[in-house]
Amino acid sequence: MMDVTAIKRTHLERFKETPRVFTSPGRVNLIGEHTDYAEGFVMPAAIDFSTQAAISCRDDRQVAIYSANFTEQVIHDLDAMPERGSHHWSDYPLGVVHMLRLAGIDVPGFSMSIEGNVPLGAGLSSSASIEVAVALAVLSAAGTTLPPPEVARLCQRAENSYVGASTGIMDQFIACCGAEDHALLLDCRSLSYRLAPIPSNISLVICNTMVKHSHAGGEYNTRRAEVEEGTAILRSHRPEVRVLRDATPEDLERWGHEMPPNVLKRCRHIITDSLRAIATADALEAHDLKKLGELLAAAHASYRDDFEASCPEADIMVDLAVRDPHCYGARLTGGGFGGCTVNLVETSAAEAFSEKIAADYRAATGIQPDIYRCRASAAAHEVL
Ligand code: GAF
Repeated sequence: MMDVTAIKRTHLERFKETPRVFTSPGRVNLIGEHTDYAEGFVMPAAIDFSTQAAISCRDDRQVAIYSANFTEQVIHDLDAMPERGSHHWSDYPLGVVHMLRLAGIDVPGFSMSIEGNVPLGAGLSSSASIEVAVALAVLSAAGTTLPPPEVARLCQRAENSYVGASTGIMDQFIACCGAEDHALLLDCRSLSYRLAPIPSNISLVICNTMVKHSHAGGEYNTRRAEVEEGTAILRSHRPEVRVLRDATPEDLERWGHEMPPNVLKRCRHIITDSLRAIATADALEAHDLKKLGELLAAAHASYRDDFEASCPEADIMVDLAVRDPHCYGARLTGGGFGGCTVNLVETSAAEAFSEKIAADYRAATGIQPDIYRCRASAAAHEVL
């Protein structure tokens, strides 16, 4: 976990108040991509990269937010807060404040300092980690709490309606409900979940291709639109298909010919990946590492060929990983179009794996990757 002494000192020096500090993790998704907004299944784990939000109340009605990462401060009057984002880092905390107030929380004036070490634009969910840390901090300043799944929903609304990225619930949910040494199989319809222990002989090695991506706009939203186009075609035949969770592979076989080829492929990815997420939780629990590897391989192929959300660098990283006999499975993780691969590696070989894949990737692409050996971590909480 990040040392919170630095953010406490930063806050004290800048705002002359001793803060309370809240931390929220980034995440890696083991399987189930773009299935969350179709109300399917996902299986992420919280990781030991995080964002800290330090907060103290003020006597006036100002909201002052300092980002130690951007070394920049914004200040707003609570009675004249911006109603939507402006493509600035402060959209994330301000969006959360906006949604808390819409939810009826009486937010007081406050000073906040934020610092995080979740790599930005790497598909490890730096955005949700900021949102959830801010939500817990502001709730504490307001003298109240909300159940973790509600915090997740509220932060998702901030990202959707304020920041302008049409993301699902996965990232905020795992930040709110993750558990140490566990992945979490989430039913994004009911929000019921089960924790699947990650065996101690398996390490989560995350390989950053260094190809940056962003959710706000761009390909992510395009994919969502394509999925909605396909869903509407299925719905015209079966009105009960509200989202792809309601559709089956047989529906696609029957009516897929009415879809443009790209739309059919997007839908096929989502329907099959959701099923793979459930099967992966079963394989993990049964310690069936062969099955686990097969599911991750199928998921990467589907993300690459059907969803077309991979990139040449990620494909190279995955190909290099699966050649290693100590790697049980590898795939591109997160929103796609760059970012990181997740690799399930025999713990005793994780260090050697990391060194070798960094060297091989550099030789193949000319890019020096960042490699992180992560541990599945706890949900967001106050750091006492
Ligand atoms: C991003 C989104 F924020 C998630 O909601 C999810 O859709 C993911 O991409 C893809 O699985 O992280």
